[in-house]
Amino acid sequence: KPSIHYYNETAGLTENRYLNYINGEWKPSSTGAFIENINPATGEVLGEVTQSTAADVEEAVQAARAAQKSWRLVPAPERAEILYEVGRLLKERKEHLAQVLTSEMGKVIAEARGEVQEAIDMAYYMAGEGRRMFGDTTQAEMPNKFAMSIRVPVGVAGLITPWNFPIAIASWKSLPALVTGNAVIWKPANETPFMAYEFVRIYEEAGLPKGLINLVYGSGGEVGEAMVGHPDIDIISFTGSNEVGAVINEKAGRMLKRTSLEMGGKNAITVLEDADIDLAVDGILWSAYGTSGQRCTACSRIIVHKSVKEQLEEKLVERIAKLRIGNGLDESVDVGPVINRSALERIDEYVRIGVHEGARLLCGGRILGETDGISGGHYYAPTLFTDVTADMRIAQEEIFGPVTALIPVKSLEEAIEVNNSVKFGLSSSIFTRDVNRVFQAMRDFDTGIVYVNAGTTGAEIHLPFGGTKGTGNGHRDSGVASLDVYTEWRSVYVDYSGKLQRAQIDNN
Ligand code: UN1
Repeated sequence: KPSIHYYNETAGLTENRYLNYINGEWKPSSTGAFIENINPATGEVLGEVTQSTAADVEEAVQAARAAQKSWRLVPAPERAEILYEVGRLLKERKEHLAQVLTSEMGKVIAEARGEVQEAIDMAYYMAGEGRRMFGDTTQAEMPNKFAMSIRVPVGVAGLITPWNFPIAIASWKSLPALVTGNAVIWKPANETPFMAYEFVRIYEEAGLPKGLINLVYGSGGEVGEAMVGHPDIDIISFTGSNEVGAVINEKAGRMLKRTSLEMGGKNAITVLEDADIDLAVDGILWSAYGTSGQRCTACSRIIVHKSVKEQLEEKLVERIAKLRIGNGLDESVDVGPVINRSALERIDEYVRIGVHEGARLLCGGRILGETDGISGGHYYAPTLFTDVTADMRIAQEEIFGPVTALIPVKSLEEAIEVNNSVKFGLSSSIFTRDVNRVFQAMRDFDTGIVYVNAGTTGAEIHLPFGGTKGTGNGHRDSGVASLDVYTEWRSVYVDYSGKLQRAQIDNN
């Protein structure tokens, strides 16, 4: 059993009870209700988490509003000093954070370390932004007049984040929001409350003034709805399902509130006849079964040239059989559990749908249990379908589990068509040695991220992360593009001519 030490001495919490953080204070929700946090690898109860209410959101908004009034006036390089300290603390606690992450979310420990590293990178990158945050200067139309555009904070940012990347995605949103001068109200997923607690503790220890980050936990929609519907929350940044994203956008749209939405994917790896097949196999295994397929960038389709289809199938089946499945805290495990029982059932339901549609199951396709040496927890066998057609539901809908579908094609042109035939547009990849085809794919794959000779996962934080079509609404997380989510452009004209010069009018 892992020994997990929580940094709770000074916060004065009972060991496994997690509370709201509002205006710099840890406190239970206004109802005092708690829910259990469960380890998906074992089914063990890790602790309990307060269930927040609309009244808690109200309190958080008041605190955020008040704190943002002075925060916006703090020079950005000074705000950034706190982010450097956040980066340092994340780095110092990397191993501890990775252990907590694996315990409550289930991804294998190597990936958990990688995720914490993403947050560290983001902290330092955004801290550097405190000394950039460039605006533009340009020429004015008239003499003795100066023109520029500068970034100003939006105000109060409401962040709603998922369980699959509990600290990386929270870092992609909270760090740019804070460095640009906003205050934050954060609702993490109910499945990963400890990571939220750990991250907020780090902000607190780094010296972030009270009220600038507020943490509320919620399920059943009350908290999320209160955030989206609150007139004093200026922007909602959400990563999660398309269903929830659509509800948020509809409600926010009626209020003319800004939203940044990052949702599903149905990412494909294309393997052409001239590809390095062994390299493609590595890329597919990592992207399809890493994090048990629970990444929005996961490879859930393989588009393969028919001349190398059988070779690819054989190699994949052989390698899938060698994947070690179990508790991600065990360093030798390749694939951990899925998040909970309902996810397991949903994944299995999709597999049934695939079989019913006439796809051929090459391996996996079942819930693992006692006979596989697995007890407790929620495990699904890494699953590979072949002879899938682009229009099947298993080739169109996001499964969010360790299931991928091989679709044979006859040409690059057909591969591009199949790649683009889904409603999502997050990530895609091509394995080929032909530079001409590389550039063609780069131009024609209709996704926000394109990989060449690598899987569909593994985005780096200093590049924009996001997708086209149903994946998002045009905004990007991380990278310099994330500044656009949390700032308004303000255009400023300074006329130093001493007389009234009228734009677009003949002044003579
Ligand atoms: C996600 O699944 O929502 O590119 C984020 C990747 C990771 C982030 C995934 N760096 O796969």
